[in-house]
Amino acid sequence: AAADNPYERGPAPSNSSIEASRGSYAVSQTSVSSLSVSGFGGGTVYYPTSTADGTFGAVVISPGFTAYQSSIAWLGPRLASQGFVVFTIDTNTTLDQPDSRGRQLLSALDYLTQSSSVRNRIDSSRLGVMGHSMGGGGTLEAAKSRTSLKAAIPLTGWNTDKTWPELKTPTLVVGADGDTVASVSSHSEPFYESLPSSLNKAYLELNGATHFTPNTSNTTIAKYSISWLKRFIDNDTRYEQFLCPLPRPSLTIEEYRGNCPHT
Ligand code: 9J3
Ligand code: ZN
Repeated sequence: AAADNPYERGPAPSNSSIEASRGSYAVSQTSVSSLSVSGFGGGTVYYPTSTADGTFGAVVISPGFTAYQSSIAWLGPRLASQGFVVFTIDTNTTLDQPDSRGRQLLSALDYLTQSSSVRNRIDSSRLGVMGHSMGGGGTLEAAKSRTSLKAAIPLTGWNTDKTWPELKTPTLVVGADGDTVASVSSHSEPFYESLPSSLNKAYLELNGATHFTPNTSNTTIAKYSISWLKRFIDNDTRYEQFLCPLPRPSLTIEEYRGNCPHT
């Protein structure tokens, strides 16, 4: 880690390093049985194998309505290999609503940092949340109730609550232009616009994408998620170059909104 930022991990990034299918860290994984925990449905922890670089920030990720951790599993090794402990969870039931998913994300963070076999590998002051669909709605709920979180990323999020002025957590809202389940006009766009204007926030609308695009490996989701988590969980300004100036529309980006520079 550099002397000026004790939290930075891994080599200086490039566009190709954040687009790659894996980062610089070899990844191990361990399964957490639903029978051994309470408040959520168990899951899988993905973490850098080596302890040579000290502790890492951590992220918990919730699946969407009717879905399991398998639906977001690709993010586990993809993000962990960049230098995070990543916990993809199952929910208590697949029908749980966003408010419940938000509480489950927080229960999973508490388990991860206080009880799990990898707790000593984690810096418990640097935590984030992500989720797909109702898990994205839960991501916003979790950040609303625990304002100490450092990063939040709802992926094609769904929630009946459209307004999030209470958040203090840097938030990257990811929507999909062809989403007919959680249309961006009714979900991701109002979520983003309702966040405080003073907050570090961004809106990434995927081009040629659907509600279920976050369920398989996606380089655009990965590169901006990695950049957001690095910038705000690790305070790693080496990643600011990928976020500011704002990314321009492209084959994979329908639209990108945000406030730059990040502070
Ligand atoms: O988690 C989701 O995919 C939420 C979208 C949904 O099916 O909402 C209908 C109630
Ligand atoms: Zn609200």
